[in-house]
Amino acid sequence: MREKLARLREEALARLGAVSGQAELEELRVKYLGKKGEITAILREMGRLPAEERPAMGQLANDVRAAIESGIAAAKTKVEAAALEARLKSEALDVTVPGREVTVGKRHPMYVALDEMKEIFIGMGFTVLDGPEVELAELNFDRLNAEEGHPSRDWSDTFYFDRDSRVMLRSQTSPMQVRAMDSMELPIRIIAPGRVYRKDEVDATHSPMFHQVEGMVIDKGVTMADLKGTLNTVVEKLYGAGTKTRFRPHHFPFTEPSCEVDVQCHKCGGAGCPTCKGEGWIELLGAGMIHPHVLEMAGIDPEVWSGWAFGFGLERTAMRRFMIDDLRLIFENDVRFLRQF
Ligand code: 2NL
Repeated sequence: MREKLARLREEALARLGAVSGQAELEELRVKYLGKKGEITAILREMGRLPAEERPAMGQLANDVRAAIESGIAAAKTKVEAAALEARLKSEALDVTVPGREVTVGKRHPMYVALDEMKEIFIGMGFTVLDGPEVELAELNFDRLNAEEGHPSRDWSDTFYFDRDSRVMLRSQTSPMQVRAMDSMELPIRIIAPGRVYRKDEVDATHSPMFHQVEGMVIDKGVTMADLKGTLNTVVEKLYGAGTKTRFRPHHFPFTEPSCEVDVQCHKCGGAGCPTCKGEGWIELLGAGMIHPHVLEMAGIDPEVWSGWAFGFGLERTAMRRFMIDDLRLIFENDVRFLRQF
């Protein structure tokens, strides 16, 4: 038995010294020290020894167990170090390799201008509305005083979906304002930005699809003075304090009286230059007091309520804001152009 223990110790330590991985190490632990392992088997045999030999043999068996245990601990340290080494090698990171460039997008300049405009109106208590681009001619035209036969309803100007000209791509965002008059509780203060469509040829100032920001206020005792004060404030916030405006009489079917609003040329300050075509002023928007008949058609009593409305061309506003001189640049989305803003 003494010999058996000595052999066991030798064999175990030799195998532990050559162990190659965690799984094999666990296998050896079970083989030698486990409940059904070889040390246990030898200890069981000790019952057959004469009583006087048992203490010495027990001592020896314990020594062998302790030796195997420390052999296992040493092998464990070795195997773990090797595993860590392998992991460090396989996960090595070369910090000198040049990084991959991340390209970050930007907001389109027109939407920068729109966000500024929304911010200004929201600050003055307006609500921003959204609505369909495919509209009923009834809301786009009839409800805005442009009856059957009005030149803007012509097939050469408007994208219709049907032969009897009932459904169309909206030519202005006013139908959203008509919906607002029909459904919202008075007083109302809203703006309606969005895409509009007209059959125009593409050139430096025209596109068959462009963007409008329309808006309206309806309340008791609202006058043209409120219109002027509000729009002057908006223009100063957009283009800087002290920016001058000019209100010219005009005609729209849906407002009476109507006006166009010009802003002092940013290039020459009003003296006249190529940018403003020698005028000193640049046209910015149309506006006016909402026609009493337009209010009536929405079931609003024009004897009690009054209101004003306006319509900006968003491209034109962005072009002036960012000094862009050709409308087509806004829609082509050439990154060399977009990167500049
Ligand atoms: C332009 C300027 C404008 C309006 C739009 C409007 C909407 C309703 C009632 C009355 Cl529901 N007016 N919008 C008013 C004045 C001008 O747009 O150049 N349009 C062709």
